[in-house]
Amino acid sequence: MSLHIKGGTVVTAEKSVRADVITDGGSIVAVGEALETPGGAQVIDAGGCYVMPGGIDPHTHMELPFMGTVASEDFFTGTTAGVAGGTTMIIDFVIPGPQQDIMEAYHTWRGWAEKSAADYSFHVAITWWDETVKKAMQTLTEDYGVNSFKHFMAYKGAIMADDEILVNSFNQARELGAICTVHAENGELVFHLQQEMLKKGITGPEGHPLSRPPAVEGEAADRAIRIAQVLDVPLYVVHTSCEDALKAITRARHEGQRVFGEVLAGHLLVDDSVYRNPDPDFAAHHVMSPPFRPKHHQEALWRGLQSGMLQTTATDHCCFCTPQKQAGKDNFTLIPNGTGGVEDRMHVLWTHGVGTGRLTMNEFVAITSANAAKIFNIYPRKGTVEVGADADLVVWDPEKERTISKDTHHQNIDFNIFEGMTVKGINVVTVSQGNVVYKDGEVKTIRGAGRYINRPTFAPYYDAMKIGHKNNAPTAVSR
Ligand code: URQ
Ligand code: ZN
Ligand code: ZN
Repeated sequence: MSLHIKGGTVVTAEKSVRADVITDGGSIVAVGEALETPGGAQVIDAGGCYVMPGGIDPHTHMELPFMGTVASEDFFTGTTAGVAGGTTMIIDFVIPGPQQDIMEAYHTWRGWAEKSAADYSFHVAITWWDETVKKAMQTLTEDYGVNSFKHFMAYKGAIMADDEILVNSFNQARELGAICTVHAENGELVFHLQQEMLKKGITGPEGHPLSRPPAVEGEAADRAIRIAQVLDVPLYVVHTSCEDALKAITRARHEGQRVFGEVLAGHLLVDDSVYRNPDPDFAAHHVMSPPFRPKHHQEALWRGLQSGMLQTTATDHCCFCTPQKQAGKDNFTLIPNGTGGVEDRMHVLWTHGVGTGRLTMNEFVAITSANAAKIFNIYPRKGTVEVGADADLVVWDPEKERTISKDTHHQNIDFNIFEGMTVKGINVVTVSQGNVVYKDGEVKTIRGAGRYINRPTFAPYYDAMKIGHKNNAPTAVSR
């Protein structure tokens, strides 16, 4: 299958240039002005549009078993919703239960993900520790293309990693040339504050943000950053939601520590007033962790993206429908945490980022695709438009509009945190592995067409580190 994407302007994290793009099979084979159409190629008219790398969402949880239920979006429906919104790769999470064999969990998730319609990879969570876990980390990096290990500092009594686990896992990750990622909330404080709220008779969703104030996230972010500093391992802070965590990341980066920050589209645009909505179902649908914050945190997060202190955007797409959320109707601590967004991330970031002048188009590509590819070591295979890269592309019409609604989205959830928002600037075509998987409002995905993407470790970096040269670090991340 060959495509000739004609008459567009190619936009990457580095530059914008008028050029055609030709793909053959799953790769980009030519980028240039006024190219000749290869015989048999499908021609796509990109006149007046931008041609950008497909989005990479580095934080999703498809069909996650969590808090007594299973997320309603599976790997096929979730990657289909993703390509409808321009995202052509997700990085999801293997989350072993406490004491569960790490490799058993990995193979279980790999099985679930085989139904994916677009490419995917996995961060692996370290939720407990012994020598078998240490060995499994080595096996995963050497034989299964895993270069990132996740640590939930929240969720006491379930998947929470205490300092002993953090120290052991971070240390092993450095030895393996892997990067560590953290969900930075102090789980002990959350548990304490949850009990305090319940004792006061606060059982509704309004108790959720009250039990997870910004300081709970700021403490954990700084603690993880300090542990990573002492152990000399790169750190990636997921879903940075507030100024407190952003300040911890900013301080470390200004001191030269290799720390990266991720922000969710939701946290940039939705504030904590949602928890005061009189409809408890509406409020419960916004129960995710960290919670949505007061408005001033949103401006700080946008400045974090503009200044380069935050490098990636994600969604933490972890869907639960209303009946599932109602498990916590009498006790907010039982509301399964999570919400959707994989279909809307790029649309809302273009509208409120590029559309407002906060971000250039090149910075948009950086934060929606290229930086995640660089940080997780799959650039330039992913995250750019150049010969040899995977043919994951979007044709982006800056004038096209869409109004976001649960009634029209492709996500398998009966709610949308961006309900009613009109966005301007959306993908009119999405190409995955050189195949048109979305065009003019119609998805054309195939169950199981997605591939598992190996992500090599940064071993040369750590080899260099061992002999003292710090100049061979993971690819410097552009804004
Ligand atoms: O904490 C996470 O990232 C997972 C369990 C999704 N839920 C959430 O509230 N963010
Ligand atoms: Zn999390
Ligand atoms: Zn998550």
